[in-house]
Amino acid sequence: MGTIIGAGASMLREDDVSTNGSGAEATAADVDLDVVVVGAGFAGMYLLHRLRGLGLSARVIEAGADVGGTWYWNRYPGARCDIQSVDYSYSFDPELDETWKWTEKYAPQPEILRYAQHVADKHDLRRDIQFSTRVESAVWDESASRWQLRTSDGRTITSRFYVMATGCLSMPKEVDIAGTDRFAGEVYFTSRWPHEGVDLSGKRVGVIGTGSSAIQSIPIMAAEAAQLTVFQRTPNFSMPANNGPIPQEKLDALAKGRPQYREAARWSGAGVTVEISTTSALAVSEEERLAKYEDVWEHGGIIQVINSYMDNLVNPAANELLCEFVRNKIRATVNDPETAEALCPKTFPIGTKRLCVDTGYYETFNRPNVRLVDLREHPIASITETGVDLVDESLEFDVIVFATGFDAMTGAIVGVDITGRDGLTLKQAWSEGPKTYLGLMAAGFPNLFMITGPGSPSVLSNMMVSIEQHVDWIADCIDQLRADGLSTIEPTPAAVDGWVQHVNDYASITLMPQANSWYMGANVPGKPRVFLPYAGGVDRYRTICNEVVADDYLGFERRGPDGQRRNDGVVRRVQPDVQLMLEAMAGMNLPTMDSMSAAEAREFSNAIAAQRAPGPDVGEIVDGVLPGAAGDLTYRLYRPASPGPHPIVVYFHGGGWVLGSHDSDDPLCRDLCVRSDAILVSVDYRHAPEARFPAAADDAFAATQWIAENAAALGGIPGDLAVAGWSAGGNLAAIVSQLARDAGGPRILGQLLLTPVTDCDFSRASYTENADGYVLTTPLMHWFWNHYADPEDRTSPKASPIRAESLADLPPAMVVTCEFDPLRDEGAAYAEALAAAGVPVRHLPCRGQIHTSLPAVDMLLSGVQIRAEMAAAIRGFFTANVPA
Ligand code: NA7
Repeated sequence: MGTIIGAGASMLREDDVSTNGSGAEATAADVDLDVVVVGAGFAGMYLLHRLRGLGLSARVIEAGADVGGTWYWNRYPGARCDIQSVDYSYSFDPELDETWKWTEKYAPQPEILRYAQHVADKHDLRRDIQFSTRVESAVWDESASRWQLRTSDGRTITSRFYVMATGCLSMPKEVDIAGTDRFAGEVYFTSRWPHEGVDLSGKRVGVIGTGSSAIQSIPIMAAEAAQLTVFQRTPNFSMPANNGPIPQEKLDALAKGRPQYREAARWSGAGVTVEISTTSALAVSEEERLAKYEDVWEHGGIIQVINSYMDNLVNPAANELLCEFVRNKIRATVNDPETAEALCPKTFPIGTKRLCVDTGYYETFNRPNVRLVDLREHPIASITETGVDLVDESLEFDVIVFATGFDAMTGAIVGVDITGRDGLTLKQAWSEGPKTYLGLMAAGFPNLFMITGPGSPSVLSNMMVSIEQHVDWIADCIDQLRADGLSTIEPTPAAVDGWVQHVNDYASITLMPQANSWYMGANVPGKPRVFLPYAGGVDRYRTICNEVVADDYLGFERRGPDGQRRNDGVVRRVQPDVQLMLEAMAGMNLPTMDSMSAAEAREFSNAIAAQRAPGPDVGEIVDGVLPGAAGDLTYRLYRPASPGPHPIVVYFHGGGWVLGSHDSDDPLCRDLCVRSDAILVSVDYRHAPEARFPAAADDAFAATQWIAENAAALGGIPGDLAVAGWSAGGNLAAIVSQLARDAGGPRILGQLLLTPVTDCDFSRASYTENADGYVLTTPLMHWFWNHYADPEDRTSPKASPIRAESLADLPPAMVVTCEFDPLRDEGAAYAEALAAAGVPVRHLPCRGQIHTSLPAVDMLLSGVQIRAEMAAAIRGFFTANVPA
């Protein structure tokens, strides 16, 4: 077989090529191409350029009459970008960068459109763009391995590859207000503003919506109209553009070296180089915080404001401080206090809907001809022939402007009837929300690519940077397929599921899902509520995309005449916040503990512990001593704030029997105390190598006996006793449960075993799979065991509780295991063995977590739910015991 896709020579037939420069004309004959691209916005234009450079035949189908995409359609008065223009521009053509001069910091729509037209001219793009045409359907032809497209001019095109470069905010949302068709006056949509402009002078104008489009256009419309009424359902946060000449610091940064400036943007979180704070908003004085806010408000943009403190988008308390700063700006600007208050957003965290950028928006409400109608107080009953009927008032208008937004991110993609393999439509495949791999492709839809599709950073980034990255990835992918003699590429279902999970995992460690935003699909009635973009950042995302390629297209199946290459797998399985922590630790180049002496390792782990978040406040903390098996042991008691007495949990800390003390798991103990409303008594025990096996086990049991006997004195409920422990402490909790059973007391009502050591056998798979890279390593486990117990002692149930003769009649258990933990499989095996022995047990496997994740209270948000379940288990140990 020869080359499958046009190698070098284009597969486009000569007679299909229009050279008149005014758009490609479809010929009467059907056309066969290497690639069809839908949309001649910035994405489609650059892709066409790249494809041509590869010698591929390509055609762009565009509904508009010219290039520009969203900047072709969105012509409402005041339309501007909200990212500075020197950043919101192509980087692929350095000559373009040198010759095009932006007139302003945030260029207006006509200038951005002129830029798009200039690029089209410079690269002679229009001859391969078919304007004023829509793709109406696209069907995958499995036998030919090609897409069959039907266009609005009644023609068919076949192509090897099909790319949706349709933009994220291009499909206007259908207006969902009763009576919309009745209005007899002029009706306009900000998203489809007439090219010839609109004369509003002397007219009574109603604007519905207060999103970015409305916020940009309202000041201009208000200056022209006789009366302007703004119908607001949800107020938005907006900051001043402070528009004007390009700021000097930008010019300075560019002068230092544009290629470096562009490269830095590619490897930044949002596709724009800004300073990213590493400080919590809660960690600084109010004075310092307000000064910082003022600075970014005056001199920054939306990305600087959102990044002013590291926890703005993850911590509700930090976010609220910024919200209130912006609300105070609104209150200081709008004269009428009632209107000001109505304009203050209070129902969602700032940044969870795109922060708007305006020029005089709030000031507009001080004009005598402008009125704000708060639809939460006065809902619209219906639009009428003459205006808008609120439930309590009728308003008359000459013009109604709908600034009601878009069916974002998915609307334009599923808007084209796309049918993949086995007759599956994309609409069906995405009925519960979009399912993509990397936001680039979907399973069952071979050779269909999306640019800035759902599941990619897209709208959370500088679109230009994200567009260029996707275009380059897709062009390189097609080129590689050609080089490898392959004809199709498609993600595997497992890769897609894994990516969808990762996108959700990222969103859920932020406040993003809390808003009814178009990011969540929440603005369109009936649309599945799913967080659509990828919140992990442009830099991290680029790394992942590159890794996938370097790993022989991990998660993809590629086919050609010589067979198939399937490299199934999931690209990111570790929880995103855990991954961030691992990356931060890797950057610190920390020494490995198994290369240290016990004393050095203790010093090292204490130093690390000193830097962690402290955990929540509890009612009371009492330090004391109790008798161990061979001398006194220190303990720390955590008492809930609620009135006692409380049940008691005896807690054993982690540290491989070598490290730690009664207060080394302090944040976790506080957290469990608060969540479970039980007393936790964290007991120290003798450590190895000074005191080897079975010292720790003997101390743990002696301490438990003493606490049971002294429960009342400690403020506990006598008889309400459970044990818990993490890692080696989980080992001790399991052993204490067995010793208590065998000794006939004390009675233990439950055991919470958090990633416990249960066996000395290193042959289980998790020791190999997670040997290194997840903090607790297999060599470190060897080091712990070597310090603690001689080989002949290790098989004793007092060291390896899974080896007990019987596990029957042990207390109910919760066993928590983490996916990327060498101890995972022995924890799971213990849970299984307990269940087999008839012990009520709940095994909680924690996806994407590592051995040290769960004690990292207030540092890893992905552990919060798991700790809540652990605390629920503790409560369950005691409530199950309450007589009916
Ligand atoms: P947005 O941001 O989605 O704003 C749409 C606005 O229209 C928003 O205030 C909506 O209120 C309002 N809306 C939508 N439907 C209704 C009905 N039925 N009744 C009353 N009000 C309604 O779209 P934009 O075009 O302004 O901006 C889109 C993006 O473009 C922007 O984020 C920038 O990235 C650029 P709601 O909030 O739903 O209560």
